[in-house]
Amino acid sequence: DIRYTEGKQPDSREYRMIFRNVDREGWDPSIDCYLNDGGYEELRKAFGMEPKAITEEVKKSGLRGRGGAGFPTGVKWTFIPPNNTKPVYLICNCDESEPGTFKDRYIVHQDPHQLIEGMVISCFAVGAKVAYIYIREEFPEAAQILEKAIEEAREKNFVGQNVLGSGFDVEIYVHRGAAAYICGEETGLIESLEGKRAYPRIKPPYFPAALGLYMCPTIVNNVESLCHVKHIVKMGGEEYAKLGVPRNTGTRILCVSGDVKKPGYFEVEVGKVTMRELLYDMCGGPKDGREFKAVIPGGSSAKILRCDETFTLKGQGPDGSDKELGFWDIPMDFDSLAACGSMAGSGGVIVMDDSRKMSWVLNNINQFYAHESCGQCTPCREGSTWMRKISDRLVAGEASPEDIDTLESVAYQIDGKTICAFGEASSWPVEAIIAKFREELLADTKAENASVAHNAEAEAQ
Ligand code: L3W
Ligand code: SF4
Repeated sequence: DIRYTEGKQPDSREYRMIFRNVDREGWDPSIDCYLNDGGYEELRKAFGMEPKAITEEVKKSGLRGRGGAGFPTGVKWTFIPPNNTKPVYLICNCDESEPGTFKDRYIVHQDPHQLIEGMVISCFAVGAKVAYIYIREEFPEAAQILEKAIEEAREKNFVGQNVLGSGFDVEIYVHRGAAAYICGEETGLIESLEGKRAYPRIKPPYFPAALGLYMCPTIVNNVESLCHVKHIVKMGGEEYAKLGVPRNTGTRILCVSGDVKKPGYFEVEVGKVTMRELLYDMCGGPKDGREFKAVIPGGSSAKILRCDETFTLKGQGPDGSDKELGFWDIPMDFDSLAACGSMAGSGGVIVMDDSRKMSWVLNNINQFYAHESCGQCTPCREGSTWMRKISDRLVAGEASPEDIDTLESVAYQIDGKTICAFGEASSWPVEAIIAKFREELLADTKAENASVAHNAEAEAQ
């Protein structure tokens, strides 16, 4: 489809802001195209503001990080120590690797200047004179597009010395990643940028905002988050916060993959679209002859939800009573998905229909995490491999029913006992799939297969 209207789309539930130029007819990623469309006007506006006032607007906007954790962006910026005398760095995390997530690459490919403008404004706000775009190694074309765009921006003095006569200097460097998922974990990313192996650091004490790159204050934000900054400067924080729902403001890009008729990316107001509206109205429903079975709502690290589940939300009903919420009525926002035991994560919505066997889904996820563990801490390094080995047996029909209990026990022994969130990312999917599909997994075990074969044989006799 060619979509080009900014804001609410006339024929759909989409609200295009960050993706307003993605797939736009006649649009190209050059600076001329961007400037013809009013590009870099918000940078001029930002230079007329105090840096602290920009941070205040970002705080007022309620913007929450779009990379996975949903941490308030403006609040993160205020964690730079007030009496800091060291250089401050800004890092754009473009290591988009979360399975099911494919949004940042489209921004970079089709609208790189939106990101550069958002970054320069953010650098000005936090006082960073050097910024890095850490880009996934597997995005070679995107890295070239960014390098060209930065050169174009430098020629027009949007980057470099004394930007637009403001007295502010800023350099942006593109750094190709080291081709590992863990390079997207912010402290692993920083280690990698420093030229080392991407071993995540222990947080606390090393929160990057205080001690990041070269042990200097460093703000790490996702591509989409940094693009939002431009729009917050344009609209003002209060106006921006009217988009979406309270505590879950603005728009966000949902990437839908798997068993739907029309997979793709959809920018929506946060919390204004339910699971039903997303999967039926926007994605065309299940494939012919199939029924929806389960959804992972926020990248592979998020806990799976069954499509026939109902959730009890504590104290969210009238007068503080509990509220019952069916799967299809879940609004796609941070708080609602967290209240249902999962998370909005990086916006990757992975859909499974009744043709998918959960042992296969489990094994697919386990293969990924066992391969990507950085190996620094034992529960994750050993546990992710054990989990993969058990689910390898399960898909081969070689697992015993006790293996399911062992698998669950291994997952719980990783969860909460590791250096970085990868431990939870690898164990939560396992915990959730076992909790919600235990019977189906048991049916794939050796004992169950043997008894099915035995019964069939007995019947035949
Ligand atoms: C200073 C404090 N800073 C928190 C900062 C922290 C970080 C942010 C969130 O991400 C998610 C996971 C997956 N002083 C602070 C502080 N901060 N307290 O706030 O921190 P945290 O620890 O909640 O999360 P995290 O470890 O940064 C974990 C997701 O990231 N993930 C995968 C992401 C994939 C993509 C992609 O492909 N595009 O983003 C992997 O784990 O969802 O929930 O900046 O420094 N007291
Ligand atoms: Fe590495 Fe896993 Fe430990 Fe994270 S939890 S530091 S990925 S071994």
